[in-house]
Order: sequence, then C-alpha cells, then structure tokens
Amino acid sequence: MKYLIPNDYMADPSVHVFNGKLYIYPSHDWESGIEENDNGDHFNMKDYHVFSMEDAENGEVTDHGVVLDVKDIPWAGRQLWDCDVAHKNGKYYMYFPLKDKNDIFRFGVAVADRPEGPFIPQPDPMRGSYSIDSCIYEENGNYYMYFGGIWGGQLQRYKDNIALENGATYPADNEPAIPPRVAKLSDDMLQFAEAPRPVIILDKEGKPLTQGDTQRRFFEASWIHKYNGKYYFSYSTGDTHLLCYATGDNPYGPFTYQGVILTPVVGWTTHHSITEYKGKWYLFHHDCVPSKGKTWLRSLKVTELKYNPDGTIQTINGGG
Ligand code: FUB
Repeated sequence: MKYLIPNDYMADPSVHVFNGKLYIYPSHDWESGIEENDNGDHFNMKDYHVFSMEDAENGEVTDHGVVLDVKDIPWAGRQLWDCDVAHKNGKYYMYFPLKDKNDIFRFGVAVADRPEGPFIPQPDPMRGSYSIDSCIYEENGNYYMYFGGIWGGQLQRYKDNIALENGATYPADNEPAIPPRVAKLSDDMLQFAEAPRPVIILDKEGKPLTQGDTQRRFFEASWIHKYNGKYYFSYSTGDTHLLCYATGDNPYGPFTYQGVILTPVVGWTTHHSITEYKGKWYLFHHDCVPSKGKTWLRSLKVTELKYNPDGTIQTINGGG
C-alpha cells in the first residue's frame, strides 16, 4: 500500500468529507531531537498542515501547507497532538490539544472560513478542557467532542473533571478502566456546553472493561462513526498497540466491546479515523515503516474497511 504523504511525516489522521472532498487533519511529526520517554515528550509537534483528496484510492493528495503554528497560539507551551475539525454554518472549527505554559494539556479552538484553513486560534484554551485526542461528531445539529488519553495524555490526573491533588491515580487492575470523555459543544462551538461525561465501555456481560484488561481497555485515540443505525466508538489500547471498537445505541454510550479493527503496526502508537466516501468505508491510520521504526516519525496510510453482514468489522492486518 502506498503512503499518502511520502515526503513528510504525518500521524493521527482525522478525516472528514467537506464540499465533496476528503480533508485530512493530521499531526505533523518531525525530528526535534527530544529523547523518547513514557510522557511522549518526543512527540514535539509544532504545526499542522491540511491535506485533501478527491479519490481515496489513486493516492493523489493536495498539501494545503501550514494552517496553524504553535508560535501563533498565545497560551502555548509545547506539543500539538491529534486534532479534529468540524463544520458549522460556513465556518470550520479545529480542536487541538496542546500543553500550556505549565505543561498541562488543554484544548484550543481555531477557526477558519474554509476547510483548508488557515485556522486562527482563540486567545485562551477551552474552559474546563484537559487531556488529548479530540474527535468531533455531529448529529442533528448537535456537536459532541470525544477526548482523552492516559499516560502522556494526562487523563489519569482527572476524576469527575477535577484535577487530582496528588497528580495521578490509576485504578487497580480489577477496577473499571479510566474512561474516555464526551461533551456536547456550545452553540458558538468554542466551549463545552456541559460537563464532560465518562464514555463507558462494557464487555459482552455488561461489566465495564477493567484497567488490567490491557488488550481491550481504552488508552487514547477516540473516534466515532455511525453505521446502519449503530454508533461505533473506536480507540487505541496504547501499550498493547491495538485499534479496537465498541458499539452502542447513543452517542453518549455505553458501548459494548466488539473486537479489533487493526492489529499492531510498526511503531509504538496506533491511531486512526473511519470515514465513508463515495459508497465505501476507509480506515486512515499511520505506521513507522518509512522511518524504519522511529516511533515519533509516522506516515499516513488509507485502506478500505469492510463490515460483515452482522455489522462487525473485518480485522485488518497492521503488519507490525
Ligand atoms: O501524536 C501524539 C500522540 O500519539 C497522539 O495524541 C496519540 O493518539 C498518539 O498517536
């Protein structure tokens, strides 16, 4: 399979159809020289590009250049991680995680008149925002933001949307896993309209997945799509390197674990989006084959995603 952007390193693709084209909003990896650690300091990204495609299969991609730079964000510390973009009333809203000057991840919003940007950042982060990896889902004029990531994504530092005084708490292995979060966005798209709620992922017996269930529990990289009337919440299991999914009847969940979408790729992280385009479904994701396994230098790919007649997703081999 061809890489979508062979001359640069891009990761964490969020992909949407705007004006009949596919728009890709990735993280922009580069060699910053920062040593690899469990906090993810080596993912030291400093800007975003936007890409578009009119055909998901011929590999032709247009680079719209740099659309937002960390130096233009007033509250910036470091590390622009996985963003997502939503369209409302002729404006495009980018939701990006970034560490503030105290090294705490918050979400910022940047606004554009066109899907290819440029995106102009708001002066302050979203009130009450924390952690990483935004995914925006729209239905009936309501916009929902899913987010969260443990370890370097700092989700373990929060309980009931409040920062923990002792810094971080992980549940015991037999306790419910730390859940991703979801919140409806305000009418002006710039804030949460409600307190973020936990997204509960259950096993087939109706019990929440536990923190020790590392092959199935949530780690980071939320995405949601709807297929045949069901909501599919998908995510990475992080240290076990799987992309998994769970299904539900409501954007708020709960979701029931169903299986693996993508087996491990080359590289530590795995991250994706799932989009329907011209009657087919596609999985956009990344791996580290072109950088020969350097986990902070990732490259984008797309592959068709297929459903079985019962609505389950056919597992794709990540090749790692
Ligand atoms: O790109 C930095 C981080 O790596 C993302 O936010 C995670 O989902 C992982 O892909």
